Amino acid sequence: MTEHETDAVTDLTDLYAAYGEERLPPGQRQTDRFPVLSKSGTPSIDPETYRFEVWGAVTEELTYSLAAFRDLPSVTQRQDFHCVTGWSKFDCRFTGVPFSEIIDRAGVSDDAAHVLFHAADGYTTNLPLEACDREGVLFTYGYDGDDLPPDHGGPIRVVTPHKYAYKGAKWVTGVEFLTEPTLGYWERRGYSDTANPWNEERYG
Ligand SMILES: Nc1nc2c(c(=O)[nH]1)N[C@H]1C(S)=C(S)[C@@H](COP(=O)(O)O)O[C@H]1N2
Ligand SMILES: [Mo]
Repeated sequence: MTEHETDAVTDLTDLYAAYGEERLPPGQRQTDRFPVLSKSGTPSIDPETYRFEVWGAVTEELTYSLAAFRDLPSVTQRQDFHCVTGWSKFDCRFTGVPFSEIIDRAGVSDDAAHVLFHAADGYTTNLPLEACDREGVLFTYGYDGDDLPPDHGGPIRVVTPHKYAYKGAKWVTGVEFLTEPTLGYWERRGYSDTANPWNEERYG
């Protein structure tokens, strides 16, 4: 158990029912492993100097140290994880801060409609604000009762169980709120902007 993990685990593995018949999205195969997929390896992050920043179309720009971020209200959820390359891992137990918590604290502007996540390895990924402001989108720092391992995006990563996993930035360092849409790292290189696994939205 991490010190912040509560006993209550919310089960989100029935989320698929809003999108399709089957829990396993079409064209995916289930794995019990948790493979690592990174564009350029695991960056080294000093937990003492790490900062999580929120900026753009907000009332209040925010900066958190890792310790301060881990003191925010958190939840633990059981979620499935779908990689666009074809594997899915069921029943991941993630602990973290809900996206909605950050929206509340930053006071997102009325005209903010898009989000760009920034990461320590130069990765970015974009989503509409409405696709982020929902249960299941977490800034995750705990996995299966332990700290999220560095290879999987520790100290903090985003998880997006309703989207292919490239929408979840590992080593997230910031969230930028935008009034106009933009494309992230893989979205600019041909992966789908919308990334719904049950519609097999793999390529743009
Ligand atoms: N910062 C960052 N986040 C990232 C990536 C990356 O290269 N850099 N890869 C994405 C891709 S393509 C996938 S499938 C998942 C993989 O997460 P995992 O390595 O924990 O399985 O992270 C996503 N988030
Ligand atoms: Mo991926």
